[in-house]
Amino acid sequence: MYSKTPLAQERHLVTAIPGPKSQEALARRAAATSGGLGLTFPVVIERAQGAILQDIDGNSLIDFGSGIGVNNVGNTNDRVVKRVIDQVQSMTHTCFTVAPYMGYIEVCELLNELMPGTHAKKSLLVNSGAEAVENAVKIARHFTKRPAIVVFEHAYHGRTNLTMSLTAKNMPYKDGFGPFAGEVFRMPMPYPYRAITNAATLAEDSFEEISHRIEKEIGVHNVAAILIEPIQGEGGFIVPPKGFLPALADFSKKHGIVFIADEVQSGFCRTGDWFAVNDENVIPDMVVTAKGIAGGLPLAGVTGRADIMDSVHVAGLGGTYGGNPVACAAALGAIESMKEDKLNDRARHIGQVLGDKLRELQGKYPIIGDVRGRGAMQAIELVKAGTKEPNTQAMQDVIKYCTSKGVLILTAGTYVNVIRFLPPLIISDALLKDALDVLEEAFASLK
Ligand code: PLZ
Repeated sequence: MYSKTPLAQERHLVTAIPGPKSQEALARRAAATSGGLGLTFPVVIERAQGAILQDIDGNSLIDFGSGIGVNNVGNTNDRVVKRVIDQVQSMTHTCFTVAPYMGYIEVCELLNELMPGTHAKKSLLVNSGAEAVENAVKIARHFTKRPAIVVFEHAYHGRTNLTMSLTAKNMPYKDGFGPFAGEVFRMPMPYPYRAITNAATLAEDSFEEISHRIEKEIGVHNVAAILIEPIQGEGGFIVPPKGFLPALADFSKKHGIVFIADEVQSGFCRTGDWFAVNDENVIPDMVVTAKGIAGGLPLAGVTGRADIMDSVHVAGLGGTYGGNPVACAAALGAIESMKEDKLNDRARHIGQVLGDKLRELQGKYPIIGDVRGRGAMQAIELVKAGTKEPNTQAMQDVIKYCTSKGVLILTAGTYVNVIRFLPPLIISDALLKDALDVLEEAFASLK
């Protein structure tokens, strides 16, 4: 155990939420930090271990969000902490393009090995998901010498100018932050729950419309990349129908378009596979990773076909901190934990338990319109009973109830009515059950 003292893997409240210390600290937060920052849970966290977050009042809370899908290997995972301590004592920064070090190389070797496909692959490391998406687009444009980027409704790719332009939702991500980047073309996303066409032909119908639009409105020879989240994250865990992603990948291949999978939220064992694209054996030309890759430290990657990744002139890619040695050490520990602790199996097990419970609740509470997801990436979409009208109020009430009982659960969705479950993959069955019991109480408490 490399953390100070073990933190019991139990939910335990010693004050109301938020406690007095959190309240005081939140007043300082309001006074000192930009008003543009959101706040999901009114608790100030001091320590974290496994699937428990402890706040400054001493409350032990269940982490059902993993810092938005980051702490897949559990908070302060031993293998991560040990490597980080060793690294921070040996060397913290050189800038990889000034004087390289092994951690960066080793992380890239692992990424190249884990990415689908047996072809030659190469990687680039940067600091955040948005920076990785930007670099993927930059490289795809350089490789194809084409300008256009195809993205989808409900997509989320980041908050920088280009990635904001790639992101679909206006509030809160884009409103008033324009002008946006050009040559971004948004296509309809097949959203099974809200589809107006026949469910059986949704994949085909969507693909047909998209390929028609690309051919007639953009011109295939102008398209550098098709960029998609294989399961959409912030958009509300929208899982496209089977056949859709393979059709897009084939279309890209046929027309020399770079097919980029944004696996920032869906990657690294979250769905019970290394990547969500593994499910249908889709082989993207490039995969963007971040979040889960480094067990809580900032790191992101772009991995792609070697010919694409090598098409950029020397020194065309880089950045001061990209692939920082401490973040790389964390990634090596996190990937080791995913392999050794068999976290893909754990994610599938969590998916089974979570999915069964959510479907049981759906049977009891008609405001749960849809249960969807894969592995430990599951969500429910809340509606007004008997309709598909979004029910934001119920979502807020459920989250508020769970927070007051010490279970921290995230929301999502274009229509602000989705509750998403992203527990750390090492969560115990007992803690998982406890959190789901609280969720059930929350639904029972609704008027
Ligand atoms: N691509 C698929 O989910 C980040 C955003 C949190 P960064 N999602 C969480 C917030 O409110 O800003 C994300 C993602 C997908 C890209 C990103 C961007 O990753 O590391 O936040 O830049």
